[in-house]
Amino acid sequence: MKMKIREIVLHRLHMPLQMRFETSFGVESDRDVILVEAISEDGLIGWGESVALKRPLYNEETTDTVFAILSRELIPLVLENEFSHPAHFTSISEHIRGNRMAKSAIEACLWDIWAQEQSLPLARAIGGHKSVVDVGVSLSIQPLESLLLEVRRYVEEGYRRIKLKIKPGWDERPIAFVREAFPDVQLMADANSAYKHADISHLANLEKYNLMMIEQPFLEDAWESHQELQELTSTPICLDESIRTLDDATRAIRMKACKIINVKLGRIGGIQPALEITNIARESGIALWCGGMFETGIGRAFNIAIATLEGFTLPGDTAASSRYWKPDIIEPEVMVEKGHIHVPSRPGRGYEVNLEKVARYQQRQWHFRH
Ligand code: OSB
Ligand code: MG
Repeated sequence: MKMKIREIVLHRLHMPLQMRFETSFGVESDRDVILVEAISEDGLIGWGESVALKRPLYNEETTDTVFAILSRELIPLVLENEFSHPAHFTSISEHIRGNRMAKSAIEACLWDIWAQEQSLPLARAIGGHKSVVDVGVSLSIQPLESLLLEVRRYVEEGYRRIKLKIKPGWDERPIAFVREAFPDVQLMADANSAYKHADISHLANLEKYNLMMIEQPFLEDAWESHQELQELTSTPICLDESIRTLDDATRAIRMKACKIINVKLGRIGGIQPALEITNIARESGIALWCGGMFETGIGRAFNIAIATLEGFTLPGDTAASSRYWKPDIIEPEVMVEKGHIHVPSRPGRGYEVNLEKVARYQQRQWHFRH
């Protein structure tokens, strides 16, 4: 059976975050989200979300570039074609270079519809078998006193690991402080590309705090710096921004530039590329986990599905809906109990999109038909 999409609606939402979130690249307090809604000839509805930030501070894409590439390139491509499998989209969109967050947002709709057609939960449709996934939480750069309160709160709620955001001049102090108060907590640090080659020995010295990993210390193409640091320290290096393609993952593994990969569907262009990266990571003994980009419930549904794959052995960044949104736009909202999320068993993405809640945040929508 072939999937044919008869209409696509883009929704642009402004959503205030429940927290002020500071990273090495700046402060986020809201999101400018693009949701993609695709309606098939059979009347099935698939949803996807663009995880691009408003400004190109994490990677080069932005909400505006995603909108432009979706409306000018990817939506016409999807409306003109028929799909026997969502992977077909990956191959026919290969000539559109980069713009992976845009691709991922529309590819998600095809997976959602495809899973519904087969009456399979998305997690099963992509080959995942877990019924629960483990999650941790990513904490903002903030004063030590409030950081400690937040760590305590999430540890007590059962989150499986704590991620601290660090930057040059704000690394050893928060790490030492949290480690002293919580000697046994699973702790890691994420630098979002903020360090330079000259910082290698400083970063290697963080080894004494027994971190699960240091995530993306250097710029995305600083392969040699990551390799040198990984050679020098027993703390695993995890790559986030650096891994944009299967070739990037292959290179990182071959160079021994990391021991762990953070998989984000938007950053790598969707589920199909994620499945390919998962395969080579598993063959090479590289551990995986699913990162986050302050997704709405729609993006979170896909994160949960991908985290059910074998190979995703470490807790992800998919915290509960309520940490980010009041309200979230899905039903039920994502709940975390004892650091677990129960994987939905309904066909497709497994969470209903609440259109009334979408409307509360929506600024504009655009319709595209064949
Ligand atoms: O590097 O993992 C990151 C948020 C936005 C951009 C990049 C990152 C993050 C987070 C927060 O760490 C993850 C989340 O809670 O969704
Ligand atoms: Mg990161």
